Amino acid sequence: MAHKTSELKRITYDRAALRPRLLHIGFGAFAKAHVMVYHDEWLRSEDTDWGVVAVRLHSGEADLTKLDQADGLFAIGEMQDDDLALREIGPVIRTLHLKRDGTPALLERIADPDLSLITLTITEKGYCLSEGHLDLKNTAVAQDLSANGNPTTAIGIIATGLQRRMTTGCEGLTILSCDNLPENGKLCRQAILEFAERLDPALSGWIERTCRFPCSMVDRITPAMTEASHQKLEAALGHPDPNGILCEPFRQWVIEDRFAGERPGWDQAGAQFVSDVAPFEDMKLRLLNGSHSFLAYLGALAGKQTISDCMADPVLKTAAKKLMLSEQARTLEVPPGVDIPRYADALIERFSNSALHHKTTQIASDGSQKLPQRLLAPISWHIAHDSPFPLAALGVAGWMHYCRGLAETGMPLPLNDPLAAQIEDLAAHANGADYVEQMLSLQQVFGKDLPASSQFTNQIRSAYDRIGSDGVVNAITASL
Ligand code: CS2
Repeated sequence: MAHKTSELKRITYDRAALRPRLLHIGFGAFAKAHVMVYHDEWLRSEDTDWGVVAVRLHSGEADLTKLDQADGLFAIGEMQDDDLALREIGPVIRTLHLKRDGTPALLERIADPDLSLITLTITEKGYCLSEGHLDLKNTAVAQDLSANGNPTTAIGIIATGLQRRMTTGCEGLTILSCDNLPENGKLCRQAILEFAERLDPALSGWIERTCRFPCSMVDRITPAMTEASHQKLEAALGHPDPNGILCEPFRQWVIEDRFAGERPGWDQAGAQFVSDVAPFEDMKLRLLNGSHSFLAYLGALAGKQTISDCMADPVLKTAAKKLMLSEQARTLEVPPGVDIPRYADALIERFSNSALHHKTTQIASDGSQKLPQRLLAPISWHIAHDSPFPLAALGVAGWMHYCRGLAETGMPLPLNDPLAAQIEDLAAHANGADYVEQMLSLQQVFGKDLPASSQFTNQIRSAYDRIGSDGVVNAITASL
């Protein structure tokens, strides 16, 4: 039971006045705890008609039905150790699920003249990219391109919806990626333009002229809900809320100020509109997400269930801070007004929040999609500058051990990754140096340059061996 629970902060605005101005694709826990909290706070502070259509494409059909039953309302609980602050969130006026409602309903929504903005939290793999380009070998993309207007990927659906806007004479849209990718707006634009070019040669030109794809840096630690977190929320609210989400109190949103039309007033809720997001994105991806992945793989191997369990271990805690300050921070252009040591201290404090129960195995998912921007890009910087990267090397080698599916404690480790089948096959047939070499040949993860650098391959091989022979904690201790 929470030590100190605040009263539920009820919504104050007239929801009947809201129209479908924003469509959010990937309406899961993070969207609720981040994008919707900013949006809700804006609606509380200004009279506006910006309602939200909540969309899911593949999973989550039952979740949207539950949200409909609650008339789109849900609670957010911001937790700091024993304290819990509750707020009601009200911008959602409609939900759409690809399977439940069908592609035509989604395309119709995107072609609605009222719509101004699409926001996306579809995870790294949702952009269907391979080495910066639309992955034409991806079966879902190939199918969408031959599916006669019935796409199922977010990229295919947006491009086809935009085609409809073009032919009906509607204005362009702002499409805002809120996923943890560097230059997420540019990547999103690239994927949509490459799809559009194949769909209709006139479309890509129209999109370039009328649509905008701002980059953004999003931040709020939001673990997946569990039975225990639902019970905690129920105890705090006094009734169950199947749509509610628990998260940390901290939140940050830095958005490139490039909108096609009207810009939502999220700055009234603390978001920053800036001309260049890249330094903020890199800082967050390398310091927060990079050390998250480091702790997820090495922590899970060492038997740690959560990130706060990792922070309770002096070796992992010291290593995370050192990874941030001695390795990752050196690769950054520091964003204006940011003090990096203070930022790192704040991250360690956020990671230590005992209420979050953020599972190492959750963060460990989709490693093939996460490693490039979190650990490999900084490693490339170190190689170019001839500087050491022992902890990042342990992180990458830790991922390779993790992919073998077994913790040092003997506990099985789940491998959730788009490359899982390929990786499992490698792990079943190769060991030691052979296995490392074959993992390094996964071009979608490592590209071409890093595997060609002996400085890189030697360090990964020796980090992999050290973890295997000495165990995670000793291998890390030797690198501190
Ligand atoms: C985490 C992120 O699961 C992960 O990969 O690193 O979800 C992280 O919690 C968020 O980016 C925090 O803003």
